[in-house]
Amino acid sequence: MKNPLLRFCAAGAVLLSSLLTASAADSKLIVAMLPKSKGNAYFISCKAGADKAAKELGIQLLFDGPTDSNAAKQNEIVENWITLGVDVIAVAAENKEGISTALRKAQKQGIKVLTYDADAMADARSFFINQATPQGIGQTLMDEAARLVGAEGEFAMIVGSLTAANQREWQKYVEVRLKEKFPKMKLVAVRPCDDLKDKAQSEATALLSANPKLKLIMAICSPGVPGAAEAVKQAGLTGKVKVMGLGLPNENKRYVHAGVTDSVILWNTGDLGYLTIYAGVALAKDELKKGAKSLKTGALGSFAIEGDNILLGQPFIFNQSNIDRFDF
Ligand code: RAM
Repeated sequence: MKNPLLRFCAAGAVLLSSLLTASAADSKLIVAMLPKSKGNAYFISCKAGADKAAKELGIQLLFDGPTDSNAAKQNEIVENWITLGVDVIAVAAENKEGISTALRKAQKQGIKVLTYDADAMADARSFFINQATPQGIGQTLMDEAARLVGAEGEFAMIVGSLTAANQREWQKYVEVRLKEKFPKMKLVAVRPCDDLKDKAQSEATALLSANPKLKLIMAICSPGVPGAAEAVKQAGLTGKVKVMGLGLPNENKRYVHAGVTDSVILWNTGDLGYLTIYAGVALAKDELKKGAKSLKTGALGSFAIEGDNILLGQPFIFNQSNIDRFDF
């Protein structure tokens, strides 16, 4: 921990006297973790894994972010953390280019920087904790969509934002797979929902009325899947327009059981948070360096590193047969 002021803040309830005498809490590494939005259940579940890793490693975790997705607010929070002098900043970037200036500034001041979930520019961080390759995610999404509609007909996409690198990459690889494999399917519209369920619902409602031949809605941000499902349900189109995408089991169970949503695809978000903290601490202790081929964690074992990407694993498909076995 670099800044005496932060020592005080981070220790929270520690009395004034603890500023004068070194306490155990004072010497803890501080890892600051920024979600796209702290109200999004996706990031709340990442935090659960991060908390577990922080406890195992004996570090101080600061978790803060915009209430709803807001790129400018993310910049402000990073600037505050630079002023406080945290040891590590780990960011899920709402705007790939937009956040990178602040992250470069942090690096210049000796703060280690990582990204997770959604990347920044490569020179603005040391490593990206990548949930799965964008090719793998795009392919899994498109193949599952094609399976649900017999590889024929119109579909639309709902994305989180147009500035987030993860959303852009996944959309790109969905379209690559579509072009390569499914000539009888047509992507008729792509609408952003700012990672908000209500906005996803109103976008999906508009898509349904503008595209009467629509066979499927694919939402690739987690609040978008229940949002699209609610729209399909309220339009009385359950079963006629399929819903699928990247979402959390808990937010989608009731729609899956009601037959509105067919497939929900995701990775283990708790593990993503856990791995991010292990990587941050290894970086701060100089145990993780450029060129490393793997990273060892506690309970989850080792993870492969490809270039500057630390890879979590493969996406998983949840449906009526298995979704109740998962609680996140
Ligand atoms: C949303 C966010 C996040 C993405 C998930 C699938 O919660 O956009 O970045 O990884 O969906």
